[in-house]
Amino acid sequence: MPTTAPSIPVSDIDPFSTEFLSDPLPLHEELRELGPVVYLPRYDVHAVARYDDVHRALTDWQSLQSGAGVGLSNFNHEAPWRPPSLLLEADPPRHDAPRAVLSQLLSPRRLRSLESRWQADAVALVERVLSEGHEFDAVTSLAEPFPLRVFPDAVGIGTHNRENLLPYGDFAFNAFGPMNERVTDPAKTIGPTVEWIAAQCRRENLSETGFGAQIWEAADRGEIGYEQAPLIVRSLLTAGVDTTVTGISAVLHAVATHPDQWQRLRAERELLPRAFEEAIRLESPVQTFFRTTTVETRIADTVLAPERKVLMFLGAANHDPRRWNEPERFDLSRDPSGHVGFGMGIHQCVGQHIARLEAVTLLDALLDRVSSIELAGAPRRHLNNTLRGWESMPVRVVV
Ligand code: Z7Z
Repeated sequence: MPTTAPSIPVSDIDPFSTEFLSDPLPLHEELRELGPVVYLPRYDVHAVARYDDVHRALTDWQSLQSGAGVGLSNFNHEAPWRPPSLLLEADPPRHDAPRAVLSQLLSPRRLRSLESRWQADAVALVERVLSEGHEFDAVTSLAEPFPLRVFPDAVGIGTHNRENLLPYGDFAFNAFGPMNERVTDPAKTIGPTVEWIAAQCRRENLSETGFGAQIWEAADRGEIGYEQAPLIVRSLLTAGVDTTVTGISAVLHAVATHPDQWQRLRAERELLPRAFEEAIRLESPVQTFFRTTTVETRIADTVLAPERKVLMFLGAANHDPRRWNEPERFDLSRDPSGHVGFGMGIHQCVGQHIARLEAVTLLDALLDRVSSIELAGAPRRHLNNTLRGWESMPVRVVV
């Protein structure tokens, strides 16, 4: 008698709809509880939302490739909207040299030289915001201006038109999803921004000392090809701004809604890196991305054919009660390590040390001056097909 494969649960959930993005947690739970693998016929993809399965999928780069794109679109069949990233949208061995260059450049040791300047920038920003009043928008006054100030300086791009960086990233992260209302025709909307980004990546437009120049120097040393250098600079400009704005917003929201945890941070500053990590777990600024099966691939009890897109829910994994106690709580007593908010495996966020340094430096300056912080109105979400961020977050502080 022929055996039949166990049937895969099916869901008509649209993880890129306004409804889902506005309130994902109940739908994450639904996906997790349906089973380890859920088929989403709307996009003809398989979803994975439990911690163990997401973790395993992320580390299995041999069966679950990135080279066919980490969005819904399969680059084997559809042309990408821009030349693929040499890091994100590549597999070993092509992935390895660009990755090695960035991972050395962005290592904690190399970042030490930025610390004192960033501390001074953070203090200056906090002083200026507080001098204007004790109620302000934490997104537009802190979470956006700080990374927009320190990160482009560190890369070494010019000071003109830096405001292009946020819409460019917003577009790129939307473009991992389907062609819905959040994805406009790039030729009609961000076309000029795409050209501006490409110009910033050219050697002659970069300062002599920033990360950008150092990427070109890696090409001088033969570690990467000269044709690769501008694309690696582009990776910094794509993945390094909206993500950190979202991450800093996440930790600001967490402390503004957990006054006891702010008091604990005031008393125990050494918990600051953990506060950032826990906020990344709790909010998962990067909510989802895809892999593509290279061969017949087993996930839990489901066998997927080659060339299938698999959608991994980092946010759902980071709230899986199978792995986390009281996952909805922002809790500085928990050890959040092992969360998948920065991914896992060979593609795990290469910029996470710089993101952490930005967040910790800004919060440290805030802790020096602010004895309490709370929401002063309802925060408003910024919806994006991939990033879970905030448009606005009114806060009130006591100095
Ligand atoms: O290299 C790149 O341009 C790049 C763009 C986006 C690298 C990474 C990301 C990214 C980061 C994608 C987090 C999804 C999640």
